[in-house]
Amino acid sequence: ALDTDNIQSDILVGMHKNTELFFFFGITDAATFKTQLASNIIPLITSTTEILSVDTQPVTAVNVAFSNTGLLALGVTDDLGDPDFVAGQFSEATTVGDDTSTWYNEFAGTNIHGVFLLASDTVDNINTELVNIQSILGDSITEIYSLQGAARPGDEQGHEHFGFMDGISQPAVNGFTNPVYPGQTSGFFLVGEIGDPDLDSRPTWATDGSFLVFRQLQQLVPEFNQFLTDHPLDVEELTPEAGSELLGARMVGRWKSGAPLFLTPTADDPVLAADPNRNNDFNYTVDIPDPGTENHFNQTNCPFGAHIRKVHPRGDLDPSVENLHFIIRSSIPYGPEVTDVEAASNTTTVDRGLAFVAYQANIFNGFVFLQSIWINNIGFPFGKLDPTIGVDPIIGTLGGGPKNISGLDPLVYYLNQSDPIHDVVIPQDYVVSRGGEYFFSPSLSGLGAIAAA
Ligand code: N7H
Repeated sequence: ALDTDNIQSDILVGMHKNTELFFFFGITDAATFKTQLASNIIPLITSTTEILSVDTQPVTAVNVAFSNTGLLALGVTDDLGDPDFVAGQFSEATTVGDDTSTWYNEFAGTNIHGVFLLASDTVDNINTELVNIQSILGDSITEIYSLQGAARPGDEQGHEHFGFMDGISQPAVNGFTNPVYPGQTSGFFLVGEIGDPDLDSRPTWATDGSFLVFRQLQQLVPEFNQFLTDHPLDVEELTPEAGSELLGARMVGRWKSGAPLFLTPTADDPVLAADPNRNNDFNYTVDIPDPGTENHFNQTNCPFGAHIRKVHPRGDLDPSVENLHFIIRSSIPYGPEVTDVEAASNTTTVDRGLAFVAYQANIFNGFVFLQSIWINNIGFPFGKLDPTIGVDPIIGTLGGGPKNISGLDPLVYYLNQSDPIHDVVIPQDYVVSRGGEYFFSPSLSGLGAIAAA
């Protein structure tokens, strides 16, 4: 079994709180920082065990992670065995499909040494803990950037800013939680544990840490909504509103409630969405609704390139290949609700989106692979009737320009085999990367080793 007392809370189970601050810092005085880390910061770090029980949950949960330049600033020169981590996200921006002209300056380069993740029920609690941490660390750090995340209000709680329920499909963690629900997968996310692809090349202190990929992904919500409104799918008996709803759902692969298109392709089913025994119980190789229709090769129920199919192709590939590329997501929305003025003008004026967090044991196999080999690859999933499926309609990019996406229109694609392509053209990106960084989130004992380095 894993030592959950030693593993930071966000990695395996998330922060279990509705607001979260990402505080990015530079280290200006390594000696003081290390002294304070050992004596006053490590005691504040929330472990997995602590977050799991309401009796031990702190008012504000605290995690910390370091970039490669941060570890170097602290005198930690061990090779963690992850070349992408060493390179940093800025130098890989093009590889993952970003145009760095949209990046905030603070992320451009390798100035960020670390990030504190502070999570609580209120922003006031978070600010109190931040003041505490800043007073402990004093001038040994400087703030470079911070991003305040928060769950959306009311009925939208748990939904990201486009309106879709998030956090439905999460792999179980081998050695910690076995898959409990039908269709749930499992994988390896911790460094130095069995299943770690680079088990032999890690320094001992890195055991039970995980690589944290952070991305600030802006979402152009009024523009996205306008696109849906202007292009309702013309499906029999659907009102234009329902046709727009269907287009959005086919882009994602789930309805806004979270119900998977593959199981309920023509209408939302909130009861199915809320049932963990059914909401992941599907596989794209199964011939539904009609046995013999080879759903594997048509996209009647779910487009080949729908967001959730691109990032988790459930049977489109051999499971042993898919398993290598699972990530644990621990993202939270940031920014306010769309204002009336923005909605009326179909134009974003306030920054909002997703503070994207993914954990993996190897950044290439996880985030970089998903982003470059699947999401932004017009040919993926390979071997289908249509060789040019298009990029991921939600987060894929061809440099900001129009994107041809196959199969979004359910009728034309399957019925008219003479025009199997029949793409829907998405004129622009509605998710824009504002930058990010790669971090390593050490175990609590690993933090001790860093402090002593
Ligand atoms: Fe995605 N969205 O609202 O459309 N994502 N995602 N994601 N995503 C998922 O199953 C979304 C992003 C994954 O196992 C759902 O929990 C948005 C990046 C993976 O079936 C929804 C953004 C990457 C899964 C969204 C965004 C991923 C997943 C369904 C950016 C990886 C699990 C809810 C603003 C590089 C797939 C759920 C599975 C699910 C949305 C980003 C990956 C609704 C808006 C950058 C692995």
